[in-house]
Amino acid sequence: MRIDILTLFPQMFDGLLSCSIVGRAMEHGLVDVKLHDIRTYTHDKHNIVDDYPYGGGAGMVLKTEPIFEAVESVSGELGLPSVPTVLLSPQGRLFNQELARELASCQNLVLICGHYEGVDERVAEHLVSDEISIGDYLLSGGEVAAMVVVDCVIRLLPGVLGSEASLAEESHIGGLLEYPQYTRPAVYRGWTVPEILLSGDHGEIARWRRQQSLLRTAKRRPDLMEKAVLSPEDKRLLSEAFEIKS
Ligand code: 6GU
Repeated sequence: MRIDILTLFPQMFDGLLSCSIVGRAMEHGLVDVKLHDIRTYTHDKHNIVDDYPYGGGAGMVLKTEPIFEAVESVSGELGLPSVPTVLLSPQGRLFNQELARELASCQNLVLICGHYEGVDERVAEHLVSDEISIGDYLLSGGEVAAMVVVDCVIRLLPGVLGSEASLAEESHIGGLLEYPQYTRPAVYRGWTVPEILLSGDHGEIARWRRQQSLLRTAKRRPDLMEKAVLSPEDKRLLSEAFEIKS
């Protein structure tokens, strides 16, 4: 997969792209992320990327021309008439694991990071295929949101994670939160690891973990619980857990 990121601050991505899972995926050639400074697509002496909003109001608006030209330059380089192009903005549809999976299935992806008070609406109307927000809060720019999207997408690409099993068991796959994890030491400052995990009884451990997932999701994320598909055994585990608690 190749991801092209259009931003006013390419250096913000240095950390993400050089470390950990994403850094390794880049090194192994499993993904190619290219950064494009929007400012380099201007033609005027001062490299102006923003201007005052028509109709007045606070702040500046990102101009159409450099953004259109940057996207067209990427699609030209790829030899494609168009590329899936996402504008990161607080007005977009909410990003989630399902959307991450959808984007991970693309061969190419262009991400545009909005900034200042906004981006000229003609970018959203006539250039992009999708507008995405990462949550109901305001960031100072789209870069951090783009990093969230890039991280989520890259870890889903084939060969990026060591074990495919760890993908299947994680939170939000199957709609439940993950069970609690522990590692050595078995006792730390007097706090113990749940005894069942030290028992070696894999059937009982799996049952306990499923129960913990259900309990956590019910308590912390009732919205996810409503959508989850529960087996009769799940319902039994859940009512058993509530009986123990009360
Ligand atoms: Cl994509 N951009 C900005 N500026 N703020 C956000 C966001 C994006 N998603 C949530 N908040």
